[in-house]
Amino acid sequence: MSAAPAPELLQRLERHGQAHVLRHLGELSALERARFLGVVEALDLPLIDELARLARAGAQPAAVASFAPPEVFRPRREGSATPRVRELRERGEELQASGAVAWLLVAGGQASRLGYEGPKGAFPVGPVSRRSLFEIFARKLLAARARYGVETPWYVLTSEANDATTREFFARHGHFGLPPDDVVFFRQAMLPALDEQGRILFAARNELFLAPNGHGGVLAALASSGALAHARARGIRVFSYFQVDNPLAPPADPLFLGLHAAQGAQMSSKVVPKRDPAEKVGVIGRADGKLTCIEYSDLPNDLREARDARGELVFGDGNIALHAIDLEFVDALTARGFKLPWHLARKKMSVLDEHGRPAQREGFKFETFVFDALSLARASATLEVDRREEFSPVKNAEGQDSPATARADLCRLHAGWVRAAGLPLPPPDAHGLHPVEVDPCLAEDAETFTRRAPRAPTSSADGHLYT
Ligand code: UD2
Repeated sequence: MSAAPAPELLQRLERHGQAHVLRHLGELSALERARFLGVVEALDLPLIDELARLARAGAQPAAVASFAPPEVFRPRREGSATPRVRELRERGEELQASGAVAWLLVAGGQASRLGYEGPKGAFPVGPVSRRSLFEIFARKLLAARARYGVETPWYVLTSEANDATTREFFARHGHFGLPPDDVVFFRQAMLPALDEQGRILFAARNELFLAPNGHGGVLAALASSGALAHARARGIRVFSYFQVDNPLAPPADPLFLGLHAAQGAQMSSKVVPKRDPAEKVGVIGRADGKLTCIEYSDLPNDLREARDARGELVFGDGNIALHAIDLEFVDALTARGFKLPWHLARKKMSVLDEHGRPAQREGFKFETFVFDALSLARASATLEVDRREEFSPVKNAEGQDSPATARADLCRLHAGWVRAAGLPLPPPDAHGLHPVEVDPCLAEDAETFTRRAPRAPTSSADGHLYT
């Protein structure tokens, strides 16, 4: 294999103003050179031209002339035992029992805020069991497969940065009891970070600064990896989408899936009332008439703080990144070369300067967001759910939305089930929390927990574990 750049490659890079990426080639070993040239060959230079133009313009999100609250189904406020809710739940149960639902997990992110080595899904979040996020989801899936008597496949989005370690983690744990063929890993694309002039940055002499292309990349990756065709062959019609950071996510929720189907929706979302104006979740609303989600960092201050006559946030429908997405919708979008808007993150990055010395430089990362597909959907349903039951993400190492708060929320939720079943709780810890955890294979809510009349929990120094 020749390790020198082909003249054709050099010309192509020159045409796109990126020939500097070959700067350190002479300093690399033959093996490093071959690997590096493989990465350079694979760069999508016309796309990088487009991103470079955005970087030079320091592009901001498109201005929105009007933003209005969305139509939201709120059974929590309107009553959760109504005939409509019962009907929708039945519809969602039928859909799942027909084998038409697959699970879709996005886990390609870099977990930089958590500062955890290894894929985020390997993080041990179970308050008593110390089970990883992946294992908790896997056990929820095992439970749903048993409940509906179907072989629901699980599509797991990874990226170059964590694909091998994620597969290895699943393999090491025997895929948590799932048939390995039913867990389909597929990779999203990586994009180079650019400097303010639009030039590709180096992370090291033998490495360009690459980052995953955002969770919006899941849609194109489903199609290009063959996962979409795999799902179609399995009779899948709807993907239940969730994020790796939220151990409370219930991807088998019959009400949500039933609502999505009943409304003929192509892409649907769950929301919770925002905790406060500053909470770092996007808000769902209608921007210039189109349903969308405005990311927290893009929401103007006056909209963020606006309150209605009852003192509630006008734009308080926080997106918790639980979606139902139709397979045909993904197929139609990807088949006609759709484009999601680019979001630029301007950051100080550890890179190499022009002389190959380590430096901190301002640069841009580029991402697309899956929720930008909402505006492309013919119809969409939005469901308000209870944060205590469905949302407690692990984002930061400490403070809000951290392992400590997620573990506490799991304990609080499960302690409520144990209490409702009239069973004793372990004594509270120093924070007043009862350290108790319920295995997803045993129960998914208070009602099923009580119905299954569990045996005594396994008790350890960490607390009570019901299995
Ligand atoms: C996301 C939403 C925010 C809110 C919040 C709820 C964005 C931009 N913001 O905030 O509005 O809904 O979640 O928790 O989404 N991921 C990939 N590939 C990527 C980037 C991310 O798979 O290239 C995955 C990542 O592994 C994680 C999820 O997407 O599962 C969220 O990523 P994040 O932590 O960057 O999103 P965050 O916290 O800014």
